[in-house]
Amino acid sequence: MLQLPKLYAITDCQLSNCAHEETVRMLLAGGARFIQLRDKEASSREMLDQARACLKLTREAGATLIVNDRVDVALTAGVDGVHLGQDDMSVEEAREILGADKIIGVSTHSIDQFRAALGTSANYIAVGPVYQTNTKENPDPSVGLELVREAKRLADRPLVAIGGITPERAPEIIAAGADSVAVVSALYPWPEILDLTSKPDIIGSVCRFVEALGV
Ligand code: TZP
Ligand code: MG
Repeated sequence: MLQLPKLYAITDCQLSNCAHEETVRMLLAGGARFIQLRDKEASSREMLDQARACLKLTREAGATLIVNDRVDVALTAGVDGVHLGQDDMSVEEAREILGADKIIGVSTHSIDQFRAALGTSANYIAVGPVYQTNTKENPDPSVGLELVREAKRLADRPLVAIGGITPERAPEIIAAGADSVAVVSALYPWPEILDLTSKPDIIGSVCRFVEALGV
């Protein structure tokens, strides 16, 4: 079975204010070992180039790289897997394309969706948004820790929690049964006072998660 590290880091170029490649470099420097390349705006060309560049970095670090949504990019770039939502290609359709060895993760937003995901070959299942999130457009309603607990009771594979997760909240989410916390915005905290050189402290925020999670 797939072993997931407790921190699942997701890239966001708008929030990081740099290319995915640079973001991944910093996520790795902070200690992240499972990274998802997520970009709802990029062209196929950009996605593919970025996936290849990021894969070089994750390979060197012995880390895992997953692409959000794009099974075509995952296959062509040869990354470690893909993460699918409820409106994407199904897990089995993606499995047919990617084969048995690639990691396929799927997002669920209710216990019924979670049960349905258990009937697929997904390597891990995510539940969320656990808390309110500003990162996703039109997010489903927050599900709270209760869905994490309920999903854990049924889970036969790694469980990922996502949505509004901060270093402060991460321990209670792991205690509720998540094997891993998937994080976007808390990895890219902007300083309150901005100047021309302002950038989010990505390495520092990964370190805060690593410390909070005891990994
Ligand atoms: N799916 C459910 S919540 C979410 C996704 C992709 C976004 C999580 O981002 P953040 O900034 O960690 O709340
Ligand atoms: Mg998707």
